Amino acid sequence: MAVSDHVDFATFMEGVKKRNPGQTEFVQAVQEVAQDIFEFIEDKEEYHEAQILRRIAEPDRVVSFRVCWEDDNHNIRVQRGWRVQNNNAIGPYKGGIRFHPSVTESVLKFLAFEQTFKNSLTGLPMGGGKGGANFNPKGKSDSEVMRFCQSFMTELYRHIGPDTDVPAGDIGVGGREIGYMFGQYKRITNRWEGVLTGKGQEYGGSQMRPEATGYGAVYFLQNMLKHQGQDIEGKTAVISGSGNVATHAAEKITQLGGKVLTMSDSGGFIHDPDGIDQEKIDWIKHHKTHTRGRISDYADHFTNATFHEGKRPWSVACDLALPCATQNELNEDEAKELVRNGVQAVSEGANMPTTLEGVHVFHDAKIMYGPGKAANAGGVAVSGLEMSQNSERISWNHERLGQMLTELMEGIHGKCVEYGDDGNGYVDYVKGANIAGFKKVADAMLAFGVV
Ligand code: NDP
Ligand code: 2IT
Repeated sequence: MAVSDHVDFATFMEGVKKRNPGQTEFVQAVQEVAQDIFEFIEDKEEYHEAQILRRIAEPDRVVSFRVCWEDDNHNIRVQRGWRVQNNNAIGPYKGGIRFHPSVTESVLKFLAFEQTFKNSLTGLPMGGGKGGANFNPKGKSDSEVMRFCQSFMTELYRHIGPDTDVPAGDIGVGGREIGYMFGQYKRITNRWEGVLTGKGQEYGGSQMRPEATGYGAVYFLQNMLKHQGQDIEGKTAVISGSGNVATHAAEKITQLGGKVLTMSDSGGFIHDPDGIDQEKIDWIKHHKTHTRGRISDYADHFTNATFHEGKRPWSVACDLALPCATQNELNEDEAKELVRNGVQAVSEGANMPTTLEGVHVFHDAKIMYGPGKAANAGGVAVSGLEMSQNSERISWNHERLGQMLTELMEGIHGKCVEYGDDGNGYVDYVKGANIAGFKKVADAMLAFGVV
């Protein structure tokens, strides 16, 4: 029998920092998971012996490549693209593609690591991956975006496939970009297969995928509230972001009788004390995805609304908070302000939007806090259903998918409670999600031996 390398948490984290210099987002994500896992595996020698956590925190591979394209003025532009394939123990690598100037290897490694646990929590057979490029789609023409997507796929296609790795959308990648990338994959390979999810409905997309992440984050919130004998009806909500996740979260909150007070983008936030109802949400959706305008324009359009330049919405008093924009967009001071103003529950539509210090504030105040890897898993879960539909050459309708999404989110909530209930009426959803997500992947890895 091997002599087990039983390092403690601090030594483990020292190693992670040393092996990933300057990759702060990745180290942050590993730390958040590792503190719970160390406690869970304390008396489980087999996980230590097989170095399971160390192995999950080392991506299977990171592919980095040049993406060269020509802009409308015939300038040659060079971007960097990546695909991080973190772990495929329980299914093909699966996770979105992000186009944003802030994309780095560290950001994609953190997202691929988180995705591994998230996908496991869904109960569907999907491993964890993430990809992207430091390309800024803002202000680019459709033709420029198309040329970029085609160039990106011209390299990416050799690393993906319906049983290998199935990308989807994320920040800066929506229906338009998925269409251009799918078209290029099909053109290169001469194969129509479910290699991407989030596709258009005409060509194999799931009817529920556009709504799934935002709706799912609200269903998760609804489950947390129900667990405490409460519901969304009559509660106020502060939401950040104004993209796919944020607008659909706003839509579901509104449908369930809540009142949405804010939305934001990288320029600032709008506060509408009258509430952002369905008509206003439809205006935002159109404005962001078709006109490709800024959220500040909302305040010129709807009376009583105000725009707060360069600010985030967390100072607005509310019952519910849903960060749905990006990582580290809610810090310790902002978490304290939310708690002071009486927030009851936080459900993360975005990935790792709350800093580690902010998370501690919510825990110390015993706020219901649903971390992204559980709360926003509805998106990838419906992606998993899209993969099944493509393999079976079938299509489920909106109603059926809505029911399946509701059940999937209920199941994820249940797993978090199973591993996160402290026995005194408080559920540590971070711990629950981390342990439940880890266990399935770890047990699969044990079955494979040393690979
Ligand atoms: P979109 O591109 O549709 O929207 C992103 C929104 O966030 C925009 O309003 C954007 O503002 C804002 N934003 C992006 N970067 C920043 C920043 N650095 N500072 C402030 N605001 C910012 O992306 P999604 O809605 O798809 O993704 C939002 C979050 O949800 C991300 O964390 C993503 O990883 C996560 N997520 C997405 C899923 C999906 O299915 N799409 C699934 C699960 C999680 P602006 O227009 O100014 O850039
Ligand atoms: O972060 C995420 O879960 C996503 N961007 C969606 C991934 C997917 O494969 O649908």
